[in-house]
Amino acid sequence: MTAPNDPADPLARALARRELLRRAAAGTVVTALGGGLWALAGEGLIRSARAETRADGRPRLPPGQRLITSLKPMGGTPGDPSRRNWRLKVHGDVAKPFELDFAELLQLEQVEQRCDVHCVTGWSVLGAQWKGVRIKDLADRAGLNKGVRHVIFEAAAGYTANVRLEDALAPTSLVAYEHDTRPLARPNGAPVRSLVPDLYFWKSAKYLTGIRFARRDQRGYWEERGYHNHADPWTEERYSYQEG
Ligand SMILES: Nc1nc2c(c(=O)[nH]1)N[C@H]1C(S)=C(S)[C@@H](COP(=O)(O)O)O[C@H]1N2
Ligand SMILES: [Mo]
Repeated sequence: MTAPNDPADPLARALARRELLRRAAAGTVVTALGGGLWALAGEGLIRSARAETRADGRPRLPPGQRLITSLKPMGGTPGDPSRRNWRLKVHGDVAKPFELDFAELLQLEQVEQRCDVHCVTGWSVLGAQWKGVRIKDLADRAGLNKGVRHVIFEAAAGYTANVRLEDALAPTSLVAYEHDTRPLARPNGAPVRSLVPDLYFWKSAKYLTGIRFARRDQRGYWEERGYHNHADPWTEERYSYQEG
């Protein structure tokens, strides 16, 4: 179990507290979006998130982002939500490809962390809790062949997202099945999604079915549709036309 970020997370707590006060006082502070209610955070908190510095020296809130208090379901075609039926294929350019079911996933080292996520449409959620297994541990078990540089997340209905190997192997990059102490909700990717918090959130594939390790890169669903191949929120790698 690890908590790379400060588990006390005063900023996320302050945000939640402030939202409660705002809702109670005004009743008009929420905006209806995508069928749910999403509160927009006040300017003061946005300023503190900008002022706060992460352990890696970067600002807590990447440029061009605003805060909301909980994940906004962004759609996509769901797969079978049942944990019992779930299988993950770990394959590609590896020595020992394998398949994992949910019970086997729970046998591996479990990681619980708080981290921030950033959607390219402009919202960020700070300090949410996630539980899962490190992608690094799955890679170690599969045994990457020399020259592997890329990882392709495979999901239900053919959704894919590609990330650089170094981003996938970061200690905060997980195969996640729990969010804010609850089983991952269906709109957020049940039963299991990938989580690469330091890239824009489309790289975190919901309804995960496979992880493929590759020497050669292959653009994923959004990367083929005009979005940036790397997707670093701090340098605002949003669109493919920005690629060097
Ligand atoms: N399988 C799948 N995963 C997906 C998507 C999708 O359409 N299908 N959308 C991506 C995008 S664009 C975002 S912003 C996040 C949204 O996650 P959320 O719906 O849990 O907020 O999931 C990503 N993962
Ligand atoms: Mo997105």
